Amino acid sequence: MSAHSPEHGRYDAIIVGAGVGGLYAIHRLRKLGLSVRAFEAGGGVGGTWYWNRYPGCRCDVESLEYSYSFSDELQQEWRWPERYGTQPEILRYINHVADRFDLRRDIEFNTRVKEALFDGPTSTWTVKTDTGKTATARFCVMATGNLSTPRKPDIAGLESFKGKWYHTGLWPHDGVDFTGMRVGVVGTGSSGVQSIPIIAKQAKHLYVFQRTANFSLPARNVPMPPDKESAHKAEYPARRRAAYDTPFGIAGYPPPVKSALDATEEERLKAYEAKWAEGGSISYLYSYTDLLLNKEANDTASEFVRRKIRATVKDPKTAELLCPNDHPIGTKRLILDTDYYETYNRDNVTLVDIRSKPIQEITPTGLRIADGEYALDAIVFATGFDAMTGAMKEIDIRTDAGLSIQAKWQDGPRTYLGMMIAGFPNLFMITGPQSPGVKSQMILACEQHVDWITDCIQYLRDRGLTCIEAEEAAEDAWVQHNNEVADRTLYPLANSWYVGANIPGKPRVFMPYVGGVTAYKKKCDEVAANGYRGFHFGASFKEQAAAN
Ligand code: NA7
Repeated sequence: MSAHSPEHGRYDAIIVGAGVGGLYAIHRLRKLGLSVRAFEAGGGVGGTWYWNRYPGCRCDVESLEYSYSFSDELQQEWRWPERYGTQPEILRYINHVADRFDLRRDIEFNTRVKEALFDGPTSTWTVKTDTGKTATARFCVMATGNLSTPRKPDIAGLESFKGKWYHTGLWPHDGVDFTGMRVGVVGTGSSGVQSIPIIAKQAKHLYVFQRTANFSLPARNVPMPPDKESAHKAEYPARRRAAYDTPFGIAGYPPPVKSALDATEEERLKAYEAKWAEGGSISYLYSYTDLLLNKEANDTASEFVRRKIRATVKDPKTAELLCPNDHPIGTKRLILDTDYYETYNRDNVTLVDIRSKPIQEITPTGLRIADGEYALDAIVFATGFDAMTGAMKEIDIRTDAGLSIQAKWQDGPRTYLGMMIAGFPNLFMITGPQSPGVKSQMILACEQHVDWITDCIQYLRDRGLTCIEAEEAAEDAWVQHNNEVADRTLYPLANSWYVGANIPGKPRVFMPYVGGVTAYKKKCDEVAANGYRGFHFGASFKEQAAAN
């Protein structure tokens, strides 16, 4: 393979993105002896944790789980101060990982990849960046993230607004002080729900513009109990292994044993109450076996949360508006909050229903809906992302055979195992669509993919092979399997970003794999153990040398 040669930008592997997945890919591929180059649009490492600096931003998976497992020294030495990591803490951790494993020297920051072109005869990818750089490599690894393409809605008049506006996913690095301001937050997904209680404490008045109510559970965040930390750390390797044997890649939650419909009303209330008190989404959804499979079972868990909302929010009209009624609980990303519903009891917070009275325009002084204008000094768009496919489709990914990712994914993503795409040889994705990624513990998902990709490249090298590509038939079968698995659940009932419903015109396709981490990993391991079943290989180095 080629030696590192920065002048000509020739590498063995190009990695797009230096978030959690990209960083680990640098580490593993470098250890394999490959020359690697990562391009990162941000000015630092961290991906989603680099960009999402909005107030209250916090992970919804517990810190002791949401961390790398590849180095026992790392997981033993890092101290997580709280049950759930805040964005600054997680970013500090990712920076520590980058330094500890000397990853920065292979990363070009402030550099966005705009194009990636595959050349068949040489089995290489050439990428072009917005800084005018061209780089070539045999392998291209897309570590571009699932929630990395922020979308603000197309609302007329935004350019005329005299105040300041922000997107939660592109938050200013030096923070925003809303003291004394009239602030509007548009959007009540995780980003809205996490930031609203904090902005409410600063703002003179906060208007929350809600189109759809979401379910949110108390996080019950606490400082990390020292005994919990030491017990967890003592069992870390076993816990990490056990995580692969769970549906969501998170160990430590006893799996449910019975249907919600086999429990009495009294039993159910007791169970839900205990989970509500404990905090956390996995725990709640693990109350019964069928909460994500059976609507009637789910109704019991959904109604419990609606009752909690009604009991918390004093104004009955506001409470009713906050009660989600268009989707079963858990079929959209279940939110964890701190004092979200309580915030609506503050005198300086107003919930505005933009479902019945949609936003008409933004004016120089505020935001107008059907029944009038709300005067605002600042607007926060917590309006989400072009999830799962947005970042890939923003790059002009093409092959010399005339195939483009835009055309290939016109009707929704098609992948084999969420890691490769038929027609795009030597292009790997970390946590791509049709893998469990966003439906699991993301760092575990990234590690599993990077390990698989590293083993795959090792396999090719051992055999002198230069090219691997997913077979069309294997991809078709995988896409079909994904859809069948999703259709057995309640997930498709929700208008979520899992189906692209938040982006007007995006094809409605269920994108994450929801067959569970255990089944997914088993499938990936079997494919590899069987000589990468469902993939075909291109010319060997020897054949290529002979042809030249
Ligand atoms: P989400 O979960 O996609 O939430 C976006 C919110 O913004 C949601 O309430 C949307 O309402 C609302 N939205 C989007 N477009 C509009 C327009 N045009 N008008 C009014 N309201 C709108 O994004 P988040 O950033 O909160 O969270 C993303 C993930 O990050 C989260 O699931 C975690 O995994 C971490 P809608 O529901 O579409 O009616």
